[in-house]
Amino acid sequence: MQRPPLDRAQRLALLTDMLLIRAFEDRVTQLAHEQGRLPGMQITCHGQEAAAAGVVRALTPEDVVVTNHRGHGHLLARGVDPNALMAEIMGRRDGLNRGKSGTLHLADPSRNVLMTSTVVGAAPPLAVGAAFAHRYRGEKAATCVFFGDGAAAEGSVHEAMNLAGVWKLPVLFVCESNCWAGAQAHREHCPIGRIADRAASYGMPGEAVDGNDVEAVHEAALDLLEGRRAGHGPALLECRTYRMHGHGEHDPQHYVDKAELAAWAGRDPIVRYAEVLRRDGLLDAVEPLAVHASGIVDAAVAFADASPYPPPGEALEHVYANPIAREV
Ligand SMILES: Cc1ncc(C[n+]2csc(CCOP(=O)(O)OP(=O)(O)O)c2C)c(N)n1
Ligand SMILES: [Mg+2]
Repeated sequence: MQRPPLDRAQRLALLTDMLLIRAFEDRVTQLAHEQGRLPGMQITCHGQEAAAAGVVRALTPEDVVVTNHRGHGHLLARGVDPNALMAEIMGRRDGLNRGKSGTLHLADPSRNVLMTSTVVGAAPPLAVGAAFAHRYRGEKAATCVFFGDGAAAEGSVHEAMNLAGVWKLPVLFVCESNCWAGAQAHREHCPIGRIADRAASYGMPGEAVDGNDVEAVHEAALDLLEGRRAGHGPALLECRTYRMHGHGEHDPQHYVDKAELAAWAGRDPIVRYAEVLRRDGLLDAVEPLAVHASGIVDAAVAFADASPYPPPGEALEHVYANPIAREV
């Protein structure tokens, strides 16, 4: 599709988004290893920032986002307030979801980010429902759903793609193929190399991109989203990338081949893109931008630390749309 090349502001925004995601999650990693700082499991998208920034920056505010357990990057790229996100991850009252969702069930209705389910493969059916709602209401928006290469094997994902294909719903299925599903390598859980090849069987276009090349991801997402909004049904975008940390911060990933990890570290999406922008004369040094990102994260941690835990009396508030009356 012909469109003008990305301008300076758009290109710097892609880099800035990735830097914020990295700085935010570096801090999550650090806090996860400090006793008593973060409740529950912490799952980060280290190494996968280009997929988050490249796809989410291609969305309009009207589009819907459905994410999964590896979702901080998607939310930050969507413009979710880092203070509220950090406070939520810390389980605090001023968190995005009043401290009730924690890291794994994030939602931001004000930015069309639906409730997150961490049941692997649960997000695509939710996205099909959201896209059906767009169609029903005559809206021109698309729904973008992120899921992993492991999730691609779930029956619910096949059913969602099939139904979206049959009903020609405006869904962009984004598979973040990060070579792992927990401690299982891609070849152990998937009989084919490219998940995008499955798209044809649902009657939709499929494209695989270098998921560590933020501009390649962004351009592909822009093209595919245009087709969805134009009524051409769903599409599948596979971002081929690598999970640089363990499944969660508790996982030292002893099972990962060190040479493979080092090879992917050499394709770091942030280092690569900073180099491209430097070469094109758009950036002198990445450090000031990285320092700015860490400042945002410092402020987010301070905000979260200053927020109390939610009082038990609020436990049932804001949980149901039509709360059931409680006996007192
Ligand atoms: C139905 C279900 N099965 C298993 C799990 C446990 N689990 C959580 S994440 C995960 C791996 C998912 O891999 P993938 O879809 O590739 O996403 P990634 O973690 O690599 O981003 C598993 C097995 C779960 N949450 N839900
Ligand atoms: Mg995976």
